[in-house]
Amino acid sequence: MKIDDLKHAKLKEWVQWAADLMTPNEVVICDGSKEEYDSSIKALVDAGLGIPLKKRPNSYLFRSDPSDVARAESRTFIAAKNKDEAGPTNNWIDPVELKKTMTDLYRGCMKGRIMYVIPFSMGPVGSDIAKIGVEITDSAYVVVNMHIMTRVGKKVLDVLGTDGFFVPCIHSIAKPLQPGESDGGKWPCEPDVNKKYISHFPDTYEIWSYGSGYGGNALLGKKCLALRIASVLARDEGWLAEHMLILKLTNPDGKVKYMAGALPSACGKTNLAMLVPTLPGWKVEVIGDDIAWMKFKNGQLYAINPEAGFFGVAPGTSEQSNYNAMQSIKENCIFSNCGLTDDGDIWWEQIGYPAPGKTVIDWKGNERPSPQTDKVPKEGEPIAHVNARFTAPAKQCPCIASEWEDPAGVPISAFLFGGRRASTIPLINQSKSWIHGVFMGSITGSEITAAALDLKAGSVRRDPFAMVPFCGYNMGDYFAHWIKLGKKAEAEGNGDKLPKIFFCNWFRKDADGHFMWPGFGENSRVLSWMFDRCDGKDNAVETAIGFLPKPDAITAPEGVKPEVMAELIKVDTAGWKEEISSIRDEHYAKFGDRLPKELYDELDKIEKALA
Ligand code: GTP
Ligand code: SPV
Ligand code: MN
Repeated sequence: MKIDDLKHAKLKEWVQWAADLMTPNEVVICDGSKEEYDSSIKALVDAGLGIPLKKRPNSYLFRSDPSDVARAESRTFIAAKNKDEAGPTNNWIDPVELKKTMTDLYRGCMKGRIMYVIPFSMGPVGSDIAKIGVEITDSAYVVVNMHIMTRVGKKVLDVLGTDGFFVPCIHSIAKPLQPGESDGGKWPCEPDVNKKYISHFPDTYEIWSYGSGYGGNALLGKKCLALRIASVLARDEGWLAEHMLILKLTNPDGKVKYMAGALPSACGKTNLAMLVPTLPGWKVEVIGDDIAWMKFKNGQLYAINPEAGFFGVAPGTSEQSNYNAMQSIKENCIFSNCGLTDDGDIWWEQIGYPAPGKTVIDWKGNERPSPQTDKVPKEGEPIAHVNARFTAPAKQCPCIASEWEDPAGVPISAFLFGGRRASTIPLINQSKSWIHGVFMGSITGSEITAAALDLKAGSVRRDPFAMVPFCGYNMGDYFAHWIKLGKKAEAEGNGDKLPKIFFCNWFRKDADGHFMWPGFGENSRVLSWMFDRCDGKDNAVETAIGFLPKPDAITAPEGVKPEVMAELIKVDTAGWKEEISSIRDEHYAKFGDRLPKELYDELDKIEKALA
């Protein structure tokens, strides 16, 4: 299919403009077919970028440039009409200035390459919650990843018709080729981080990305469209676009509830969404592992997963920690920045077994002696990059729920927020009201992980709703949007249909720095407590900070001593007092008068109750 075959006049004009600006050798309109996937893979293998894996049918390993291994938050921009609209948590550049800078960068940037035009749907094609995007890119790696992560091709153009709404997304790896030149096995990108741009124009719903080929910087349907631009659409249209997993929980009586959970990047969404319960009789199935789009219908909130695949953190994934993810990645997958064993398989730290053979090739392409254990090395570089990822079709997951593609979505009974906190924050806590739940989401703090490349891993930062890197507008207004939706439901008499709100912390540490809670499958104990709370079961005590489990409401997993269990579910009054003053002085203060007054009221209430 060529540009002239496009029936949507605005799309055709935009594609032609991009081709004239970026001057590729050729323009290809993607049809989403298997042939297209296979030929793109072949081009990547021929260029020395994709390595076929002997042990996994139709699967390939890629190694990116060391400058290009995660999202670049310092180079991510929300170019709203003024700085205040972007808010204190976003980087801002004037949109006119940014477009000028980037237009100059885009000029001729695809020379010697193919310009792919990828029509994609976020959400089941044709669902009334779904949205269409079109990504222009010069990266075949992006094409194959988008094939797995979204729904691509002709069927999308059919829904778009001659005048449908789409989000235009431009992406270039910023590495034109001279005549006769090939990538020759070197990951193409702009290696200077300060020359990368991941830009969003919320007032015109546009995305322009330049210089990075990795993950959320390049697969523009994911964080750029489905969160940053979608959060703006959601604000304007009265729905929610969230960094949330969606899971289906079935109790031993066969009763079902759906829950959505926001945990910051690399804090356990994929693991929670696919967990194998240790509690007998309970079942968890996955609807989505990273993003939820939610709309109210007749007072009930329904969620869809806008994605079609998992772009999951590889290190730490094992048959033990995430059996269902391991089953999902047996074939038809793309691996990025994992180790390569000498028998042609991928390997990473905590995969559950030591690397076979004498040597293994690390994510930088260096041959290394095979580690004798799968532990994270105390010194020296790991074999797999800490933000190494797998791209897997969601339908390959053994615990995918049969309704995961239902265009109507699934009804949400509970929201779960959480973060990585070594102290203070209890294992689980239920809010006393919707507004108290919004307060909980707004104060989320978490130790920084390796999912962003320019932040210091380990230190605690506030990441309200796990959305700080992904909210396309002023987060003070985002809090207000959440409050407004709850108030509207209550005013319409649907308050009891609102999801109950919870806050979890799987990451408490003892004085020796060991996790106090075993996590993973044992988190089912917490999910079952939440399930029963949603049914109004009397298994909680009211405290200053919320409803905590009664002492025996959650039975301790093997190896967790009663005193540790008690510690996990008690109110750490001194810790919370510090927490409250840090929220007031350092966190909320940043938002000035955009911070809804209701949240200060919640803060005051808790402070009083703790005194
Ligand atoms: P993104 O894809 O970046 O949004 O991340 P995510 O929230 O889906 O995180 P993921 O589930 O991939 O988990 C990231 C890391 O947290 C992995 O290294 C896991 O092994 C670890 N992890 C997940 N769940 C738990 C848990 O319950 N306890 C502990 N201690 N670690 C966990
Ligand atoms: C995250 O960082 O939250 C991810 C990975 O899910 S990326 O798609 O790169 O944003
Ligand atoms: Mn994520």
